[in-house]
Amino acid sequence: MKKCQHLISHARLVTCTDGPQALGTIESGSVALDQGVIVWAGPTSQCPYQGNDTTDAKGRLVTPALIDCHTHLVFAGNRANEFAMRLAGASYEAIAQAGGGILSTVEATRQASVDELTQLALPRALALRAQGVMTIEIKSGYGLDLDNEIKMLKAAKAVGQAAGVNVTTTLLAAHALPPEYKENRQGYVDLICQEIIPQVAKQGLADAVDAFCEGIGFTVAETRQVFDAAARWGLPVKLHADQLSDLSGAGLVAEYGGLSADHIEYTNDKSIEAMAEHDTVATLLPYAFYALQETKKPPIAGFRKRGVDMAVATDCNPGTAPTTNILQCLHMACTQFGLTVDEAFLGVTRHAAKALGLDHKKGQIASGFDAELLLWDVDDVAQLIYWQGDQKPTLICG
Ligand code: DI6
Ligand code: FE
Repeated sequence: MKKCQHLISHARLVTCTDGPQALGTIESGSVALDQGVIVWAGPTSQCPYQGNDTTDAKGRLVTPALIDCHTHLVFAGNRANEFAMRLAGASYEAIAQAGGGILSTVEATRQASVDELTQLALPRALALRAQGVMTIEIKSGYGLDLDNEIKMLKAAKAVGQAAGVNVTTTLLAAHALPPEYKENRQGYVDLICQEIIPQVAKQGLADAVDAFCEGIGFTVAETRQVFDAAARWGLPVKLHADQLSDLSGAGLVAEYGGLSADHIEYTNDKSIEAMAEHDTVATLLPYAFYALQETKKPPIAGFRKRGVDMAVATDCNPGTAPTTNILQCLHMACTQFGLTVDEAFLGVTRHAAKALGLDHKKGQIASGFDAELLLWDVDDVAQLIYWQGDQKPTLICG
């Protein structure tokens, strides 16, 4: 028998590996963990490992740790007043055009220090971690100038340290036009391309670059400039695409070989084809859809038909997705968008990893992958998803 640090046995092992069966479930499975890596996974009866520590799962579910691949969880202030305004009939776009929305969070975030932002965001990250999320993507985008975008990215990294989770950071300087550039759109796009992206890249503060390509955000031409700058600095791209209208944003980010197109409610067939061609993940954000009381659903049938992988994320932000409940988002992806349970679960494991460019080491239980996994007090993934959102794993490795 070979030796390893920790052996989990007799688990209903949901490996999320890529095979003929969606979730790659092994009915009585073992996982051997050593030095932070999975060294073996397979049927308990064939396991060649003995562990220094052992856990007998007794038939309960073991899954990869969850991944929230789209959040804006570093911010100051809140937007409860806008919730009330929307209930009274104001639209998200009208509130934004009146200087509220994203810009009201920018005002509050600019006034906060790195430490204050970190302390405000920490409970949000810990709430996700308690549900088994071990990797969180966090975007900037409420700073909208060099110093404040850098401040947000530093806070995001500090949150990861403090919460004991992996954080990937995404620069979203092209989220809204800051008030000081109200009369000078191109000036702000130049600032992003010529100063913010280069500085952030030089300091190694971002893993990707994102933009909000929308009527109330940035045009396709402006988004192209941002993506070209990201490419010059070797940073992969993703995009808030086709959320409120169809600008063919998903096709645009696919053309740049982007990691993911996110929201994508209005995405057209041509864009879906481009996503399939460039292997760009479709990231679904059902909580934002719900909170904005949208009615146009993302083209799930089209993604399925062309084999576009779908991820699901919280979009945690103070405006359109005030939530840290990723299991509830899975429930909503099924009830609102019609995903199957298996599709939804792959959306926070294997496909979420792919949306972050981490699919070689996260989101699956397989030899060589990071030893980040969860033991749940249930024996079936459907039990995690049908019951809205308060299940917690009993053991978190990682
Ligand atoms: N779409 C979103 O869902 C978030 N940003 C975006 O472009 C919302 C950000 C906010 O309203 O604060
Ligand atoms: Fe978002």
